[in-house]
Amino acid sequence: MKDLSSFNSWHSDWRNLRVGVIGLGVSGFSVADTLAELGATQLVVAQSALPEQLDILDVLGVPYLIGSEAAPADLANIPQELIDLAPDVLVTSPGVRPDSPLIQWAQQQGIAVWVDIDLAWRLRDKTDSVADWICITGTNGKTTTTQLVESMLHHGGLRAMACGNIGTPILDAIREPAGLDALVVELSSFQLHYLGQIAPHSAAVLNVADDHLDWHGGFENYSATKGKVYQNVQHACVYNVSDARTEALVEAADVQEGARAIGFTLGAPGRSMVGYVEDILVDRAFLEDRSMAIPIAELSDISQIGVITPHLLANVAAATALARAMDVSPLAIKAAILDFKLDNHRIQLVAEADQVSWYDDSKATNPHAAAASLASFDSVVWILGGLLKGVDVTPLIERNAKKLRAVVVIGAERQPILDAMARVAPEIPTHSVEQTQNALVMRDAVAIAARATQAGDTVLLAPAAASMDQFKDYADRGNQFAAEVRAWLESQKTLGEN
Ligand code: UMA
Repeated sequence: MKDLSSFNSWHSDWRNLRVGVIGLGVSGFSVADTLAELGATQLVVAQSALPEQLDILDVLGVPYLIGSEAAPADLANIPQELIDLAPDVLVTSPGVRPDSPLIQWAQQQGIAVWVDIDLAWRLRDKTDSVADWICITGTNGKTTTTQLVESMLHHGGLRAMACGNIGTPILDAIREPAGLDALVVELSSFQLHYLGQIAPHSAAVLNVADDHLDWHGGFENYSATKGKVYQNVQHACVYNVSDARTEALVEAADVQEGARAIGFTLGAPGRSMVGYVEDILVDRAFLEDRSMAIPIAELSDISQIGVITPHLLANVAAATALARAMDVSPLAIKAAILDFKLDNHRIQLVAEADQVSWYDDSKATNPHAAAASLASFDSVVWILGGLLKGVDVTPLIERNAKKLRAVVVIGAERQPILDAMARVAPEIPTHSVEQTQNALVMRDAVAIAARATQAGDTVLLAPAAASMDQFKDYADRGNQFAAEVRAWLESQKTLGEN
C-alpha cells in the first residue's frame, strides 16, 4: 500500500498517485478536474454524467467509465478497468452509499476512501494564504447558517467563501486564484461519513434529529457521524444548548488544546454562550469579562431577514458565535444581519388572499424542519409527504395535531402518513393526492388545500420528506407549489368576476 501521508500539500508530487473517482456530479467533476491539474493518474467511474462534463474530461484527457457497469450490483462485477488501475485511493461522491459494492470492494482491498473534503484539506496550501475552515453541520439550518457566517465574515473584512454541501464544491474554493481567509464549509452527514482527519478553526452542529436514517443505518450512527465535525477543532466548538446531543458530541470529541465549547441559545445566555436577553442578541463568550455581555443586534434587526421563527433565531445565534470566534466585530455582525435575506423555499410567503396565507417551506425535507415551520403558525392546512428516508412522521403529527385544520398528503410514500393520521389524529380531515404525474401533483394538492381552508388559516407546504419521487428537487417542488397557488387564486378571481 502506498503511504498517503506524503500527499499532504498542493505542492506534493501527485503524479505518483492513482485515483478512482466515483461519481461525476458536482463534487466528482471538481475532483477529476483538480486531479487532472495535479497530474494524478485517474479513472472516473459514474453511473451517469452530463455530456458537457464528459466533453471537458475528453479535453483534459481523463478516462471515464459511465453507465450501469460503473455502478455494479455486487462485488463480482467490479469494473475490470478499475481493478486494472489498482488505485491507491478512491475519492467518492458523497451520495454514493457506504454499502455500495465499489466502496465495499475498496474496503476489502485496503484501498483508502476519501471524499472531496479530504482532498481539499490536503490541498489547502495552494496559495500562500491558507484559509481557516469554519465547518457547519446539523440536521437543519445548515445552509442558512453557512450563508450568514459567510456574510458576517465579509462584513468583517475577511475574504470568505461558502462551499461544500451548499452547492459550490470545496475544491472550487481551494482553487480560488488569490486565496481566501476563510472557507465556510457546509458539511452533510454523507460527507462527514467518509471524512478522515481535518482540523477546522471552529465547527458547529446545529441540531441532530431524525434524517437519512436508511443511509446511515440508524440514528446513533447518524448522530455520531455529525459529531465528527468537532474532531481536532482549534478554537470553538459551537453547540446548541437546547439540544443536549450536540453538547455531548462536543464532550466526546478530541479537540486541540485551548479549543472552547461555546453554546448558543434562544434564552438568556450563560458564560461562554451567545443568546437572547429579551429582545437583544448578546455575546457572553468572546469578551474579556464574562460576567458582562456584548449586545449584537435586536429582534427588529433580525426580523428583516424573514419570518421570526425559533430556528431563524437559533441560526443567527450560531452564526454569530462562529463569526465572533473569527474575531468579527459586533458592528460588522449587525450590519450582516441587516443585509441578509433568506433563500427561497424557506417559509416563504407565496400569497395572501381571502384571509388565508400560503407559505412555501419546501426546504423542510425532514420532520425536524417541518416541526420548526409548523411552530410558526396557529391554524394550518398542511401539505406534506414525499420520500420519508426511513423516518417516522407519527411524533410530528401527534405534537401538532391541535393546530391542524386539515392535512393533504402527497408523494410516493403516502401510506405511512395516512396510517399515522388515522392512528393519532383521526379527527383531522386527511386527503390523499392520488395524482402521481409530477406536473399535476401540486395542482391537485393546492385545490384540495384551498377547499379545506377557513379565514385566518395558513396553507403550509412543509413536506417533512425529500422531493425526488415526484419533483426534480425541493426547489422544483416549491416552485410548482407557488405557481399552482397563483393559478388557483387567479381562477377564483375569474370565477368571482363572472
Ligand atoms: N453516483 C454513482 N453511484 C452511486 C450514486 C451516485 O455513480 O451509487 C453518481 C451519479 O451518477 C452522479 C454522481 O454520482 O454522477 C452524483 O453524486 P452525488 O449524488 O454525490 O451529488 P453531487 O452532484 O456530487 O453533489 C454533492 C452533494 N449531493 C449529495 O450529497 C447527494 C450536494 O449536496 C453538494 O452540493 C455537492 O456535492 C457539492 O459539494 C446536495 C444534497 O442534496 C445539495 N445534499 C444532501 C442534503 O443536503 O440533504 C446530503
